[in-house]
Amino acid sequence: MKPQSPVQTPINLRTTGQQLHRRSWAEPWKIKMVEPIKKTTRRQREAALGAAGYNTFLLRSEDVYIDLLTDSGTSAMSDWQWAGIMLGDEAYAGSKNYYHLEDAVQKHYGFKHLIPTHQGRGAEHILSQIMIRPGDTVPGNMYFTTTRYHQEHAGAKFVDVIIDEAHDPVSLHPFKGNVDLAKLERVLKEAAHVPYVSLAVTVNMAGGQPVSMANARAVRELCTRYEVPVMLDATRAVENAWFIKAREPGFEGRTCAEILKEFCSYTDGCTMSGKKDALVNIGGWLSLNDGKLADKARNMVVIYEGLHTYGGMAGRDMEAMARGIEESVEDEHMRARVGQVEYLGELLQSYGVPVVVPIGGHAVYLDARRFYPNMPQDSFPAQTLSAELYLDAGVRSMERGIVSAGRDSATGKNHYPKLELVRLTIPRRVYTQAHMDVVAESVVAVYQQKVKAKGLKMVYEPEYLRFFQARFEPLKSKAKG
Ligand code: PM9
Repeated sequence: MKPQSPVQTPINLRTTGQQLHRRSWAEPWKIKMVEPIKKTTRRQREAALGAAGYNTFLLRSEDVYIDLLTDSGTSAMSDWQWAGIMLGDEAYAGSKNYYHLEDAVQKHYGFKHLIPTHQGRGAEHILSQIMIRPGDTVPGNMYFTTTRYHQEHAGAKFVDVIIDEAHDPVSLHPFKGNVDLAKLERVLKEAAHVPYVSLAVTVNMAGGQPVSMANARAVRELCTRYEVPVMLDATRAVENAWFIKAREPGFEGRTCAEILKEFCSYTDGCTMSGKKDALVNIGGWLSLNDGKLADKARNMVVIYEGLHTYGGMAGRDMEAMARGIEESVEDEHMRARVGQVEYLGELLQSYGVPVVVPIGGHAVYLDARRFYPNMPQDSFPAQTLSAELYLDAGVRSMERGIVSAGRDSATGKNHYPKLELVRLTIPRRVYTQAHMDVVAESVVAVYQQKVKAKGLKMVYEPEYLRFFQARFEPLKSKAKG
C-alpha cells in the first residue's frame, strides 16, 4: 500500500460539480497545549549566526523560528505519556517502570534482555566495549557519526557495505539502505575478526532510507554461515517498518507492529535511541538475546550509566518511553509521521529544489552539491546552505556532509563523502502543514539566491564529532570550484 500522496491537485467543486474523490489523511491527534515560537529580523539572525560560528548546533533555540535541526528528543508526548510521567516509580532499584519498559521492548522488538541507557550513544558505547577488540573490523550499511565513533574508539575499523545506490541522491531505489551482500561477504571472508555486523534502519546519513525485509533476511543467512552476530541500530526501525508495508510486495496487509517484530527477529540485539521512534525527550536502551553478553553489558552499565534497572533514566522517563513504544507502532501514527515528511519533500520537488529521493522517513535532505554546483567541498557547501537557510527565515537545519563525516581515525585526513546534504528534520507531532509551507518557501528563496553564496572556512575544529561544536567564518570571495 503506497501512502496517500500529500500533494494533490484539489478538485474545484464549484465549477465542475463533480463528485469529490480526493480523500486526505490527517494526523490521528488534536493539539491540547501550545508553545509560542517567535520570528526574528534578518539583522537579529545575522548577529545570532555570527555568535554561533555559522554552526546551527551553536544557536540558542530562542533565536530559531522553525526548528528542523533534529527529530531527536524533540517529539511532542501524548496525554497518555504525560500521565505516565506522574506514575514514575523513582526507587533506585527495580522500579516498576523498568518492568513496563522491558515488557514493551519484548512485546514489540522481541529481544530477550533489556539494558536501559540514557540515550542511544550510551548503548553504542556499552555494545562496542563488550564486543570489539583492537584490530577488529565492523561492516555496516553506511556510517552514523556516534555509532562509528564508538566502534573506532573501541579499536575497530568501520567498513561501509551499503549498496552503491545509497550514495547517489537521485537513484530511485526503494530500499537504498540495503546491505550489498557481495561487499559484506568480502569483508566476512577477508577480515581477521568481525565481532558483529552493524545494521541500521532507516539509514540516517543516506537520507533516512529503508532496508527491505528480504535484505535483512539475507544478511541474517549470510552472517549465520560465517557465525557472526547482527546488531541492529533500531533508532528508526518503526519508520523502516512503515516503508516495508508501503513498498515491499507481500507486506501491504501486515501491521507495522508485525513487520517490526519480524525484522528484529533477523538480528541478535539492538542499540536504540528512544528519542526518535519511541516519542520521548530522553532515553535509550541496549537489547541482547545472548544471556552471557547481557550479563557483561549489565556489569558495564553500572560504571557508565547507572544501575541496570534504570541506566541513567528516571522512572518516569522509562514509563513515558514504554508508552511511547506502544504509540509508535500504530499504523495511523506512522502514516501521518512519514506522510508529513513526504508532504514537505514533494512540495520542494514541485518547486524544482534538488532533494534526495525517494523522500526519507524522518527528514527531507537538500542536495547541497546541486544547490551550489561550483562550490568546492572544502568550502563546506552543506554548512553554507544550512547557514543561508537560517538567515532567510530562521529555519534551523543540520549539515550532513563533509563536516559530519570528520577525519579518518588512522590517517587524520578528511573523509570526502559523496553525499553533501542539509537535513530538514521533522520532529514528531510538533509542526503543522502550514509550518511545512513556510519552510518550503524559505528554501525556494535561498535557492533563488544561490549564486551569491561564497562558502565558509573552518576556524575551530574539535577533536571528536566535530560537527557539533566546529566554528566557521564566511569566505570573503568565492573559492574556485
Ligand atoms: N541521531 C540525529 O539528529 C542525534 C544527534 S546527531 C548525532 O539524527 C542513529 C541512527 C541516530 C542517532 C542520533 C544515534 C545516537 C544512533 N543512531 O542521540 O545518542 O540517528 O540518542 O542516538 C541524531 P543518541
